Amino acid sequence: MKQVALLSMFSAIASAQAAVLHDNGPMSTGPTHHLGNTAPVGTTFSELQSVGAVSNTVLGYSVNYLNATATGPLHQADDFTVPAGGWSVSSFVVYGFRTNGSTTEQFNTGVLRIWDGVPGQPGSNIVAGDLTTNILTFTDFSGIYRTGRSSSSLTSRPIMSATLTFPTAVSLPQGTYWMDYGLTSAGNTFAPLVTRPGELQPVGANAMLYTSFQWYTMVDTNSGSQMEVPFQVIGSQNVELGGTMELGGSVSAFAMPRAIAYSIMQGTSTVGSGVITANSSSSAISLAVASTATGSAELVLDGSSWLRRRVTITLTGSGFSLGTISMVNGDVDGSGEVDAADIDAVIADFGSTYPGGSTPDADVDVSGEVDAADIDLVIAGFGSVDE
Ligand SMILES: [Ca+2]
Ligand SMILES: [Ca+2]
Ligand SMILES: [Ca+2]
Repeated sequence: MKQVALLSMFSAIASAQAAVLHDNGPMSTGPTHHLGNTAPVGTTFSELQSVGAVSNTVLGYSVNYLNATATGPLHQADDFTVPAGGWSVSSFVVYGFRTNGSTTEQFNTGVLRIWDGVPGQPGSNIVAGDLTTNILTFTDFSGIYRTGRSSSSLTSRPIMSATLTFPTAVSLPQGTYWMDYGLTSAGNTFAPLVTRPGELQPVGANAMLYTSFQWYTMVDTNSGSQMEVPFQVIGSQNVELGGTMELGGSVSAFAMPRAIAYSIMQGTSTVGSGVITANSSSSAISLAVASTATGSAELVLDGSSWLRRRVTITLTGSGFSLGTISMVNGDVDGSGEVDAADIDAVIADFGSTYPGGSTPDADVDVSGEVDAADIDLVIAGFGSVDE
């Protein structure tokens, strides 16, 4: 049964051309209970551990995010770190069980959020997901039964995996994030905990629990051990394309930032996109692109008063330098051509100062004032068009 579960997980991953980017820890303690009982063929236990005279006693905390009793919504959170280059995250695999569950039943719903900091703390933001949109895509038996220290009810809590898939992949830059999730099923849904033989508290354990409308550090109520939540992050690693972007005709210290959007296309599919915030005529850039994309691609840069620039590149699955990419200035009105209308736009805003004026792109050189230098730049670029 375990092999079946793994196979279906891998087939789901293959169909999305994605990989396991992070695994937050195991649950299985093996096929034999410490009292000698053996798990059904092909399965294992996730048995609460005991070290010396101290035992963990919490099988799992409820993750019923729709709970309507006084304790309110229940969900749990744990952290993960995204390395340089960033990730494109398509889904999470999380886990749940219910007492007297079956190995074939399905979860009813599942929700998941991603935070850019510790959940509920000032300054932490939710960067993806919510607690209302059901993003459960499928349920599968993990091949593991959650059990306590006694030999009763050994197979009454099959741990089921839930794959929660975002409607569109979530791009996460390098950094530390937290996920929190909730599940519903035919009964109260609990979530198992990271469990290893001979270990009460995983190294660095810091999972959190939301109950009674507050966040708490998740601990085993008997041993006091802090806990970890088992989950996997599914998606693709991004790689970084470095280089220098030269914004033609602008001053070296901008009076205000300018935004240049980029997209990396293979045919009609976008394999990387984002916005570069430029503060200077020459900016170091680092563009994220999916590591799974290889071969010919087109980088498209466009924004503010600069004309669209297209560059043909060859993706290798690794990072590389794009060298210097130069952009032509003067398209104040964004029409795709530097022409008389752009001169008119500069004249209409003549004398305005920035930041604060109404037509920022009329300050073509980003000096902080719309003046004769800006008209000169439009004239210098006159007749140029979008690539
Ligand atoms: Ca953790
Ligand atoms: Ca124009
Ligand atoms: Ca100016």
